[in-house]
Amino acid sequence: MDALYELTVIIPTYREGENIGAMIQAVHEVLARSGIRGEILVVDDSSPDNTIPAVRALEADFPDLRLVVRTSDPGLSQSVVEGFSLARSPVILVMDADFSHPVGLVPRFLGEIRAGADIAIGSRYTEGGGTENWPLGRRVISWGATLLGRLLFPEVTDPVSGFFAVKREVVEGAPLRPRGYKILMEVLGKGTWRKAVEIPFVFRDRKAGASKLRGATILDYIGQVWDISLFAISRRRGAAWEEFGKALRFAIVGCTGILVNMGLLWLLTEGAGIYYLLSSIIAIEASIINNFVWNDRWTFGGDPAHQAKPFAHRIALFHAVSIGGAVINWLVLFALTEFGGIYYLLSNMAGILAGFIWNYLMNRNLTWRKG
Ligand SMILES: Nc1nc2c(ncn2[C@@H]2O[C@H](COP(=O)(O)OP(=O)(O)O)[C@@H](O)[C@H]2O)c(=O)[nH]1
Ligand SMILES: [Mg+2]
Repeated sequence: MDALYELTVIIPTYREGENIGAMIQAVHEVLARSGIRGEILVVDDSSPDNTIPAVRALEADFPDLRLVVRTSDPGLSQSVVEGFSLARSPVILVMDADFSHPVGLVPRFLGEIRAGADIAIGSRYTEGGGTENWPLGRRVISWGATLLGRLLFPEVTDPVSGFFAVKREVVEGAPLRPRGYKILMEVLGKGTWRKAVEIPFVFRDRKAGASKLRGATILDYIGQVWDISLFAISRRRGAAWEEFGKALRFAIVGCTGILVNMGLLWLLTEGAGIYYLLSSIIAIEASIINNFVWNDRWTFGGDPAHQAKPFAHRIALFHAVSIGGAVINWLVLFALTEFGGIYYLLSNMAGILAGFIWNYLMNRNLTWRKG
């Protein structure tokens, strides 16, 4: 390909007449000051306001500025993906037009990619990041979306950020199915990448105009997470697939723990004649140790980064988490049976599932958290 530029800055716009002119100037200035050969690609969805004339007015002064006006299938993600295909550089950056994403950080994104990252993500949820003046409702929605996304990509603190840079080859040929607002999730789920790094930033209130975030985007997003999960399972590779593998191995180990617990309880009680409640304490501890060893060596053993904590911390945390899981199992059993009128063996299945989710997430993100 023609490496005409080092970097393409994609700015999707809809009704950004009040911002886009100043935005282009600011981006251009930062690129020039940092000596980056960059193009600015504005992808607009036929805004009825002043956006298009405002960009056209600058085209004469900025030869590295391009405007694409889309006329069908409007949408933020669709616009960004169209921008990917039009970019004439090995690195692509995406940012909003409304000054929510600090323009001054653009060179750092390129720097991270040059230093070996496949994806550089502007994060609001890592140390040093944040959001300014967000109402509670918006914070809750964003928090929920982030949490759901982190089930697939636990290493990424802000998988729904709209401020990110990628190597072109990450998205080239990827079967992206753009819809809704969360294009980064699609890139993480369907793109080809190994290393993602995060750059903290504070999301500022838009400078002018109104947000286009709507309720339907929440359903879009849930559908997207589902779609990415199916994709990961069908392809059997990628970050999300590796996470599924860990959860599955963790579940298998959990089943071996049940066998150890039952077997030892029977052996100690029947064979050694120990009082059954005392046998049970030994059997439970043996099953916890069994599970710890298998999870340490097998479930999370493939990647040494999971063993960032010292062995003694890992085994202590695993015990603490297991006790929490048992309490959750017991509480669900109690509540569903007593107040829900559900048959106790069925209640217990719900309890086991709740305990499993707790155990897995806590151990994944605490005991075996990557260093
Ligand atoms: N091309 C295009 N851009 C859009 C669309 N919706 C929003 N944008 C742009 O995407 C960026 C983020 O949108 P915004 O409304 O600020 O969302 P918020 O920051 O999450 O409230 C801005 O640059 C918008 O102009 C759309 O349907 N098409
Ligand atoms: Mg905005």
